Parts: sequence; C-alpha cells; structure tokens
Amino acid sequence: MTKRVAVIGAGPSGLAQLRAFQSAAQKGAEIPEIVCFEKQSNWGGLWNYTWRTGVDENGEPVHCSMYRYLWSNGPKEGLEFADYSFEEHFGKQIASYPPRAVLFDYIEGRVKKADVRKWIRFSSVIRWVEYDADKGDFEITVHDMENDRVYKERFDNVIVASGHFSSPNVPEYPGFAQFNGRIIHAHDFRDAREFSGKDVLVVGASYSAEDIGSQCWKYGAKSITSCYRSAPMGFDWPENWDEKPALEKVEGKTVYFKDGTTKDVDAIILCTGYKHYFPFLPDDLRLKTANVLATADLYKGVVYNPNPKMFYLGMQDQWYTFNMFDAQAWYVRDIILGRIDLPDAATMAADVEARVAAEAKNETDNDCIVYQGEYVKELIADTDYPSFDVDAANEAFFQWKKHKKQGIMTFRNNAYVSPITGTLAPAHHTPWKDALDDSMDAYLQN
Ligand code: FAD
Ligand code: NA7
Repeated sequence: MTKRVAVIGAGPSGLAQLRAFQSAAQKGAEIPEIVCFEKQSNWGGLWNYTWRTGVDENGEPVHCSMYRYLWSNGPKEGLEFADYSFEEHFGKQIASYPPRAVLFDYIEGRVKKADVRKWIRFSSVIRWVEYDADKGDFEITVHDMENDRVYKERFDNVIVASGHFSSPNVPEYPGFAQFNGRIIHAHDFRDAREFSGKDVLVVGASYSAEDIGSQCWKYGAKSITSCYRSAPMGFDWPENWDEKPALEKVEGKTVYFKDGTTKDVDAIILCTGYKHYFPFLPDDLRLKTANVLATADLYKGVVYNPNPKMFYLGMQDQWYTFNMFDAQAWYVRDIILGRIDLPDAATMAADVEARVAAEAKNETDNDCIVYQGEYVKELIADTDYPSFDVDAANEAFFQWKKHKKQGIMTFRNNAYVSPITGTLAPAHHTPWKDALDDSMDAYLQN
C-alpha cells in the first residue's frame, strides 16, 4: 500500500513541503500520497491577508497576523527560493522590500507552476492527531468546514507546518480593564490609518513593535511611545517617537513607566509576541519550545525526537524564512523517502543539545544570522535542493542591519544583490515613508 503523508498547513512551510515532493516526482521518484490540510480557504499562511480579526467565517481563530501596508521587514534577498528566483517570477529584478501582496504573488507563483494545489484540502481544520503505537501510524481528525463534516483518516507520517506567529501572547497590566481607549494585540492590528492623529503606546521591543509603530508613524499618528521590558530597540527615532522603559500601570488614559515618567495615550498596541500553540496535538506529540533558533526536541530542527515519524517545519525564530523552510522540507522529504537515515535516539538528543549550546554562544544579531545561515547550509548539503550562496544572503542581512541603524524610516530605500541570480535590485521608485499605496501594481512600477 502507498505510504500516506499528512501536511498540516499550506503556508510557506507547508507549500515548501509540497514543492519538495513534487520536485522529486518530477525527477522520476516514486512519492507517497500527500494530503495537505489547510484551515483557510486559500494558501499562503500569514501572507494570505484578511480584514477579519477574532474569528473567521467558520468561527475559527483568525490565523492572519499581517496588516495592510506591511512591507517585508527584511530584504527579499534573504528569503529568495533557490529554485525560483524573483527574476523568474516577475520577469525582471524588483526592489528589495516588497509589500505583502507582492510576496504573496511570489510564493503562489512557484506552487502554481508546480501544480500542487490539487494536494490541498482547503477549509479543513485539523482537530486532533493521535499516534497508534500498535499500527505504527497516525489517526487524524479533520473538520471539513465547507461540508460541515468531521472525519478521520490514517497517515504514516505527519508534518506540522501550522506556523507559530498566530496565537498572541497577551500580558495584562494593572488598570487595563479601566483604560479609556483601545487595547489590541499586534495579531489584531490591521489598518494603521485607524490611529492617525492619535497618541499610540506600543508595548514590546522587537519586530512587531518596530514595524507597527513605524506604520502608525507613516500613516499620521500624532505620537508613538514604545516601551521595552529588557532592552530598548535603540534606533534613531523620529522626533514624535519616544522610547521608554517598562510599562508599570495604566490609570484612565495615563500610562506609567518604570522610570517614573507618564504619557497620556489613546490606544495601546501589545507587540508582545506569539506562542507556539498546537490545540490539535496531545502531550506525546506536542512540541513545547520557546521562540529560539535551536528549538527543543527537534533533531536537525525538524524531526520530533519523541516520535520520529512526526516532523515540524518552520518552528524556529526566523532570520531566514522561505529558503530555510525549503531546506527543511527537502530534508524531511528525503527522510520519508528513505534517502536519509535517522541515527539512534541518543544521537538525535545530542544533536539538539549541541544546537542549543551553539546558539547560547551567539552574542550579536550578526552571529545569529550566521548561525541560521550555517543551519540552512547543513541541511541543503544533504539533499538535491539547489545549493545557493548563503554567504551572499548573510551579507544582505548584515547590510540590512546596518541600514536600519542608519535610518529606521529609510532602510527600505536600499537595494541588495540576489544570492540566486547575482543581480543587484533596483532602488524603489519612491521612498518607503512616502509610498502610501501598497498594491502590487504600484510597487512594480520600477
Ligand atoms: P504560517 O504562514 O503561519 O502558515 C501556517 C498555516 O497553517 C496557515 O495557513 C494556517 O491557516 C494553517 N493552520 C494552522 N492551524 C491549522 C489547523 N489546525 N488545521 C489546518 N491548517 C492550520 N517573514 C519574512 O520572511 N519576511 C517578512 O517580512 C515577514 N513579516 C512578518 C510579519 C508578521 C506580522 C509576522 C507574524 C510574520 C512575518 N514573517 C515574515 C514570518 C513568517 O512567519 C513567515 O514568513 C511565514 O509565513 C511562516 O510560514 P509557515 O508556513 O511556517 O507559517
Ligand atoms: P518577538 O520577536 O517574539 O518579540 C516579542 C517582544 O515582546 C519582545 O520585545 C519581548 O520582550 C516583548 N514581550 C513579551 N512579553 C512581554 C511582556 N509580558 N511585557 C512586555 N514585553 C513583553 O515577537 P514579534 O511579534 O515582535 O515578532 C514576531 C514575528 O513577527 C517576527 O518573526 C517578525 O518577522 C514579525 P523581551 O525582549 O523578551 O523582554
């Protein structure tokens, strides 16, 4: 009987897995039956934008954490697919920080070409996965929302690609219940114009805080105040942006910080990160990890050590994204195809320990970039994923970090060299702060 493989999620990671199997089949390999379950009605994962917040049309938690006007927060040269360049997709080189719609189009282009949509069951929520030790396979419970039907199917392998930037981490501060304004988490932030003319407090000091604050600034917020728990972001902020230490409490519209200062604000946006959350997995299959580069319990960052028939994609904190998901997907494919053997349990556990110890030695962001770049190199060396110039991708990231230090509202005006085609991107036709139209048509007018 043919092996059956379930992929949970059709975001960039799940789609990488489909493309990996399709690529093997195209080269003549016999592949298992692949079924990808996607709870949304379209593919693209977080890149599949919706105006909705809270629950979706089926009453399920909305997956999307992206917002209107989101432009890539890192250079596209760091995430380019090695088997499908931006030039191949757009027929020309494009500028380096594409808006969401442009990246969605790029992600979609590769899988349309590979013709893998037929492997996906949309509007299908995975409710539960169970391992049957006697039969040595998994039983999956699926809710088909279109037909409102719950059914079970069996699979030999399960690949979890459900993402980990969707279930918000939502702290509460004293006085929140009485705050005279709006409090939302970044997950529910959609249109920055809602905050134009307002005094906005952004809680957090990472990507969401930086970018959502910048969006609000760009679309006319009166002031931005951001506050940090551990360390400031430390950019050279515009004059109406103030960075403060930790929030302590809220009284009416007044927020109090650890240094004794206060500010009156209209809205509070909690950019306090996300949780790895797998409500469809029992204890023995559920990954429990922090948002780090060396995830707990995953051999080579993908094989679930307690049950090596189960795999996770994209569960790391991310400098590298699309091409790292590819590296992982090709590796998982080759384990399932029997091209790569797994070592014994002790060796797999030691692999995780070594990765955790190596991550602990990273001191700077550049160390982390190199660390994750080395991980990508390590995986692709063992498969037929097209090898690419990871050092050139690292270099694009280094330049990006430097450009952010030079100007947090201008870094997106820079251009970088593609690690895949070696060509230099054109500078964008309009500085990011003046480019209010985030449509694909507007962006591609270079
Ligand atoms: P996701 O994109 O989250 O996809 C997971 C999929 O699984 C979704 O389609 C979801 O519907 C599905 N799913 C979940 N649960 C179930 C279930 N129970 N049953 C069936 N299906 C399910 N990366 C970049 O490279 N550049 C950026 O500029 C960038 N910006 C970002 C901005 C924000 C606000 C966020 C939150 C992330 C950003 N990222 C960015 C990182 C992002 O994590 C990756 O780009 C990418 O989307 C991760 O892909 P994924 O497939 O692992 O997860
Ligand atoms: P991150 O990168 O996980 O950052 C979360 C931030 O929230 C970080 O600064 C945390 O501070 C802060 N945080 C977490 N909990 C709290 C509490 N309780 N109080 C105050 N501050 C807190 O998440 P992001 O959403 O920024 O980025 C996630 C992805 O989205 C990323 O890959 C981007 O590409 C887009 P800490 O530094 O831990 O003290």
